[in-house]
Amino acid sequence: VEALIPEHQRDAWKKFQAKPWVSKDDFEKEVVRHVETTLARSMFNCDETAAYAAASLAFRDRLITEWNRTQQRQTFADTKRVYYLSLEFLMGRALDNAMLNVGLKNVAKEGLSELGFRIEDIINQEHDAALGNGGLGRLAACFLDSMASLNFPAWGYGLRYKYGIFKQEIVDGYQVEVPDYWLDFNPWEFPRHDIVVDVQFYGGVRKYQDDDGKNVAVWEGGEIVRAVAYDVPIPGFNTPTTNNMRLWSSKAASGEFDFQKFNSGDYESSVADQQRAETISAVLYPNDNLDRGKELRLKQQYFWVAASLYDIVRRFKKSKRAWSEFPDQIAIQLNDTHPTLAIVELQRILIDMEGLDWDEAWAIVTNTFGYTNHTVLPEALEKWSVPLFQNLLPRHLQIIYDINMFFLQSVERKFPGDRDMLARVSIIEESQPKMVRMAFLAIVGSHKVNGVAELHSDLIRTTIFKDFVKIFGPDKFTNVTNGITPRRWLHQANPRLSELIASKTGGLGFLKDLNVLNELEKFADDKEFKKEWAEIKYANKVKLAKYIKSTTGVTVNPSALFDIQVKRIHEYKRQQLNIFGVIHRYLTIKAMTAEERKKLAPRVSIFGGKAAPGYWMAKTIIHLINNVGAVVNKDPDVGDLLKVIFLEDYNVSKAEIITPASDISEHISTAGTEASGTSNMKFVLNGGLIIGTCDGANIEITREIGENNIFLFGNLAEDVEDLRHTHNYGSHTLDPDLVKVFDLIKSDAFGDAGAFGALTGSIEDHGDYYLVSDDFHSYIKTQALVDEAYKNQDEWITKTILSVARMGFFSSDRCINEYAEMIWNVEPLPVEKESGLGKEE
Ligand code: NBY
Repeated sequence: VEALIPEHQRDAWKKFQAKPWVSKDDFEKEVVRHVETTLARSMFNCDETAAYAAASLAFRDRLITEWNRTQQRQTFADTKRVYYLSLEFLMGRALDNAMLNVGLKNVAKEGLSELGFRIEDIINQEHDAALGNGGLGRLAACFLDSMASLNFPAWGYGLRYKYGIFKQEIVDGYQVEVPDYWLDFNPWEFPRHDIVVDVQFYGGVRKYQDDDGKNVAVWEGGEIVRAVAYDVPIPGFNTPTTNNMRLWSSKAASGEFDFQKFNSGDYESSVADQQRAETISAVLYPNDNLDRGKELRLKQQYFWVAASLYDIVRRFKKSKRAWSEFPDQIAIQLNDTHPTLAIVELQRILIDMEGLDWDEAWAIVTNTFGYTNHTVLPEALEKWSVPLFQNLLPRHLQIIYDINMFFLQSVERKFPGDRDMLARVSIIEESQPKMVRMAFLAIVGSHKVNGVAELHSDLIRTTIFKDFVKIFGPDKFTNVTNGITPRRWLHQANPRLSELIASKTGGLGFLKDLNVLNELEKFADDKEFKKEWAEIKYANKVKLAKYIKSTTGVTVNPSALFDIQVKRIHEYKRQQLNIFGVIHRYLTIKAMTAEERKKLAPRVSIFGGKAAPGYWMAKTIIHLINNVGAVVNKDPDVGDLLKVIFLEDYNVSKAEIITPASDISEHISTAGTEASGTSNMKFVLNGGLIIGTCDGANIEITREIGENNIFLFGNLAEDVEDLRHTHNYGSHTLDPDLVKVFDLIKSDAFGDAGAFGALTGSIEDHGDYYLVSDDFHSYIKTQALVDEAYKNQDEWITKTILSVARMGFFSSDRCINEYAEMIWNVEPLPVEKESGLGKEE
């Protein structure tokens, strides 16, 4: 490489090459330099915001050096790369993560302290990067951390939303959405104004035969929007590998203004054009597990996919390899169906732009893509109307029709005369209007399809995709159970627990090989260890209690059992079951004598999560939780025995405070509806037990940690269909305890009952689709078992230690290794550890 540059120049470059700082003094020097030059401030007006900015810039500089080296190393190694396409990356904060991953947090802590700051205050200045809704987006973020930590050559591709998921405020018990403008100061991104892609929309297709008699299609006309790359460094833990996340931002192709229009006096419309272009990457759609079929969303998808593929293909073409080698060099993973258009776009590039034959191109395409499914809920399966498609992406629609034709022909050959099968599996649904079924397109265009937990992967094979298993055979479908990064979700969120584990397992090695946690089993009955373990949990609860006090004004007792349910608000996740259970507890307490009350374990029920802005039932659930809290928290009969808290604006950085503070957390979806869940893993890894249904990854968590260490309840997935049928066509009598809860609500005990009519009505009168009444008794009984178990603190602590010791399987590193081996066929790129990594253990 170096030979490309003349020797005398090379020497000058090498002499002044950036060297990553490692000492406290060098860190301070960098901070002061950034304050005084980059920020043009001085020690007299350096507030916490400025200190955050300078500390981040100091770490950013360090990351850039390794980031450049990593990209060079990966380019010259010329091995296979992974591209993870996700419309969502729920990254949270970057500074704390960067400090820990490069092993210099203590250095920074001391340095900041000498400059007059507390590191926690500085970390808290950072705005979350909240470019995601929930589990799917956070999974993508955990995967980036694991891919870098394991030294895989891997990039994330996404959209640079100007507004992330909205900020939630609670006003009079109601959710109010406030825009999340997060880019006023973001030191972690690098605009690449030289890396742009022009993306076409609308227009029409002209077809003709060229001189060799070959059919040619030209997509012409329409409009162009420019994609500009913004790069974000992704540092691995205790490795120099620093990968790249590339996010695309949209702007008008003609630059700031259309000068022609401007000069001809059409100033307003030239500004309008610019704004229309910028609208594409303006805002993250705030729906989780719901597809609303909006044109702007399809525009976002194509904009992002087209820019990313152009970039990937451009990089491949530099290698001058034959097209047939494309799948040997490139694996592209589709995070749900949102990037499915990438399949069509690559086929279009290969046949329309590069002149390959259909079959040759299609073989390349299908060997390149893998598709991960995250849901079986029918309302979340993406479909796009054919007329909308025809208008926005006319050439892509033609290619989809061709893909479908060849696919259906192959089905017809395999199952001659089975017309029902053809109708069932067609990528085009023959409805009014016709619809493109994106999941089917993703299956047909990929070589592997995976679900995200065993039960979920079984369900997709036996229900929504069962015809495709018959058509393609069972090997195309597989399972990769989700995981979480122990760096953020243990080391960063729960430093004291991480330290204790390190002290007993020989250092921080467990963070890279989570099965090392197994060594904790031998301390499950160790008195000293248990004491320390319990102290850490208590301290984490004190911290959360303070946070609750400062944000809600409610005082909670840190010795009470903390019962937490934080996740997006959704009927299938059944926060309503939880709050009805809380009301039942309230009724029980009210009916108790003073003597009986003394025996009850005090409990704090903590909720958090956002409702999609248009999801009325979810908003009603939030309203009910808040109103119940308002009544219960000031009832003198109840006192400390029960508090009900709704934490506003649940997000990644708040999860880092909340997760380590649970005694029990709730993962209580209707069996068969939660694909995996990942917060269940986070809570257990932090020494909390869980109450849950036999759903998603709860089942595998039970298998790993043992049935004695989890509180399972409720109906099984296999019985759900029959129960629903009985509700609708048989007799449906509600659980008597639930009836009492409804009676209390209807007595206006929690404000005007009219506000909650739709919620109670969905269970009483509209079939109770999510089986709240069916599971209520089992839930209440199991919560009573939790109360009993909690009274025996000694046994409880042993359970939590054993659980943590057995959670190794749920590291996202295990998960990424499975993807690499079963789906991507890629290997890590070894690194020398010569670099200036901190040595913090
Ligand atoms: O993906 C979640 C699943 O519900 C959860 O069980 C799983 O653990 C997690 C990771 O595999 N799905 C999810 O978060 N989905 C979305 O956020 C989402 C967002 C947008 C749309 C659909 C789903 N959409 O159609 O626009």
